[in-house]
Amino acid sequence: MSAALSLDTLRSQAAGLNFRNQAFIGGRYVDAADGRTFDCISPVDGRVLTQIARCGKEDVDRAVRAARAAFEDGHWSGLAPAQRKRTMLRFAEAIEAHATELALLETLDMGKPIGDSTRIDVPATVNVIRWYAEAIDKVYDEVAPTAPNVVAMIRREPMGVVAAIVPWNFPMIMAAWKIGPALATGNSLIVKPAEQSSLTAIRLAELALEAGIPEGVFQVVPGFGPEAGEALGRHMDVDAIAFTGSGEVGKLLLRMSGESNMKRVGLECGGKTPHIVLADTHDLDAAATAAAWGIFFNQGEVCNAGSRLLVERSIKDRLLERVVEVGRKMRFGDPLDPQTQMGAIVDQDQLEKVLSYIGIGSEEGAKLLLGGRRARAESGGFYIEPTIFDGVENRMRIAQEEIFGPVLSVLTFEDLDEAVKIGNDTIYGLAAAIWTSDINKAMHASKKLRAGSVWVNCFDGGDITTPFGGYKQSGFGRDKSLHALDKYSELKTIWIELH
Ligand code: TXE
Repeated sequence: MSAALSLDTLRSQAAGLNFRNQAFIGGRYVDAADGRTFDCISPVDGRVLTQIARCGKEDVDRAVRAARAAFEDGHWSGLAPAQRKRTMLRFAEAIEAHATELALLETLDMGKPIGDSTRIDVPATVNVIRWYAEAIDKVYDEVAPTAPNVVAMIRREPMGVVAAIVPWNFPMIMAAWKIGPALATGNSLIVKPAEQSSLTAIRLAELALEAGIPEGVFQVVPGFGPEAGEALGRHMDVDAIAFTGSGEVGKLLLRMSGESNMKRVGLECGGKTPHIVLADTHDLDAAATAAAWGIFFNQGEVCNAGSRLLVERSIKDRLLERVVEVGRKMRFGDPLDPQTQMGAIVDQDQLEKVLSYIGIGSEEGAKLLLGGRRARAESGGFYIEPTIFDGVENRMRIAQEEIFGPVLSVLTFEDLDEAVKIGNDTIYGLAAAIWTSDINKAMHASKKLRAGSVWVNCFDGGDITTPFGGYKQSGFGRDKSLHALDKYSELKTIWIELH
């Protein structure tokens, strides 16, 4: 879809959408066993788009049974990797062929700008599925360097039944980061989308089936965390959970694993990324633009959002002036408008959470430089102005807790050591960024920052070839790259003695 489509055209296409709203189990759409549904509310205007099947334990049991049966029959798990590759490539093509529909669903369902859904979410989803498809028949097993009378093979085998519990900020991409490697390695998969944003996952399941992924290999169980999510977390026949979401639920899933079958758990639980700018930065304008986009992109609903801007005292005023300017000029408003750069907050709860943190920031003594208010309330949707706080101390709650909204906290430091110390002074360790013209400082800081990704003279760089995940309470395990295959496979040693 081209961003050149007008708002009116997009609105009329949106009006013509047919929302799939059921669970997808065993290759077909089904209602929840007890017939319950929940409202799917668009944050764009507060409208109920459709009622979605509200899955519970019985539905999860059905999905796990279907997934296990499909895994055992080997129509997917037993294929040569090159055969799985061909089917997954068709799946990627099917997603690409439905780009307009999927982008609209994503925007209506979670409020991100249509330009982002079109240029980022859909192409990135296609790319992930395609990349794992292309990769899987190039990954070799190993033969260990044992004594000459032994052949020891180290084989990678699928786990079996994998559940992906995903969040609402990048519904399709987060699902794809798990669907790609899980399917490529031969598992059967159950996706539990976030209750705020189920529509694209539900549609993807149908496209997967049409592309030739066998019945039962890919299910979707929409519903609430404590119901469908917990049923997966406690299930005795789920072999692994791949989760992206809050730290609180990440910890619950670990507990559920320990209390059930010790299923493998991979967690990506958010962050409080320090975005560090040193006085010797060669391009202050670029740093300022990155600082603003680092927090306002996707309404700040990004696990690695640069929510703490750490700036060397001597350049603070100059940098901040520019960051505020970029924030002020940000075109925020109707997510269906192709010109929009910042859209709606995902739901009423998240809106209230972000507004409450803005209140806390002011009470803690930080100085509000920009925004700070709800906007466009007359639309019925959930919007917050780009917001910047100066004079933030790292002990303040707005510097320590994940707000997950368009709220930037600005802190100052005197030298690199202090910047690294403040940067690391958080329970999280997902990402960090540093701007400097000195390669020594850049490398020194990159090694000392306790984070899964460190960006130098840029922000949020990376592609599917690099792993993504966190240190500390940002979780463990990695999405993306070949390293993600570890999350979805067992290593088996076959030790053969020659006589
Ligand atoms: O997350 P939850 P929420 C952070 C962010 C945000 C906060 C709350 O700070 O403001 O979390 O968001 C499922 N058993 N992140 O409430 O609840 C849930 O249904 C099993 C950071 O949306 O963690 C959804 O599918 N599953 C983040 C998924 O977990 C449960 C992205 C995430 O929801 C469950 C999202 C339970 N008891 C929020 N309870 C990131 N890392 O990017 C909920 N879920």
